[in-house]
Amino acid sequence: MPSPILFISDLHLSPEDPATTAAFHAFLQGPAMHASALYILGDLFEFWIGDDSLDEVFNAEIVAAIAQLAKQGVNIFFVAGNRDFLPGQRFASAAGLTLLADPSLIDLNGQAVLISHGDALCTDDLAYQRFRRIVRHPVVQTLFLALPRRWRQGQVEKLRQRSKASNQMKRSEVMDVNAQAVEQLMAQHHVQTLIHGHTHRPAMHILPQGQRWVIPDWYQGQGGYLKLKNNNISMHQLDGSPF
Ligand code: LP5
Ligand code: MN
Repeated sequence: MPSPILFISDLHLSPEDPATTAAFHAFLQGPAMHASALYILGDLFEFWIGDDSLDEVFNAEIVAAIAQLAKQGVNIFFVAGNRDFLPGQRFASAAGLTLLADPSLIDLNGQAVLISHGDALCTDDLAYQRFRRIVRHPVVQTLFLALPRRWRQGQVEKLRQRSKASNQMKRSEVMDVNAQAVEQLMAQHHVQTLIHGHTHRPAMHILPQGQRWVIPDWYQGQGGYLKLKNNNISMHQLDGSPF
């Protein structure tokens, strides 16, 4: 019987949430060990301000645990999220994983699946899309990465405050994916299955063109994952029970 393929996203790992960090270590030593591949679809970290983040013990331990799983023969892939969109080759090599573009079309045992973090699909959130265009610009990123880590850390803390304040002003629907953006993306890639995270609204949506799966976020030791086995996708809590 083929081994399952697992999908996780939105763990937002940080020293401030030790229960989720422990849950991630348990996941790597539990369900992930029995998988043939693990897809991490962004926001694994609360934020990643450049690969010198590896110099922090907390991050180094997470990355070493992922590398340990890779050594067991599990293929690991990483699509960046809106919190950790600055991973580089140093991070990828240390974690033993492969960085993928957002979106990426993957072939899972003959089934074409499109994977994405999901933030690019939130097209009604005009303020966020403007912000995204700025911070995804290569020149902005090169300049940012050239500045001292302490300064970058301070800027991200300020950005988090602004983001939190601006999110409180936004209607909830604005922070969800836009149906037309989903339809267009799936049509463009000729897929019937889309898997993404970001919105923290775990669900399986039946669409005219197929299925849209939203991966559960993790918080205070609770979370979940998607499992593809024998061409069937299912959603699970961390103890393996149905989500
Ligand atoms: O993160 P979350 O889920 O709370 O909200 C997101 C969107 N917010 C963000 C911002 C991040 O939270 C900030 C931390 C990112 C770390 C990145 C490190 C490197 C940064 C520098 C790179 C060069 O992603 C939020 C969405 C929400 O998801 C739902 O989709 O609504 O969007 C916002 O809050 C954006 C605001 O609407 C606009 C923010 C104004 C800030 C303007 C500064 C622009 C210049 C920045 C230059 C460095
Ligand atoms: Mn996100």
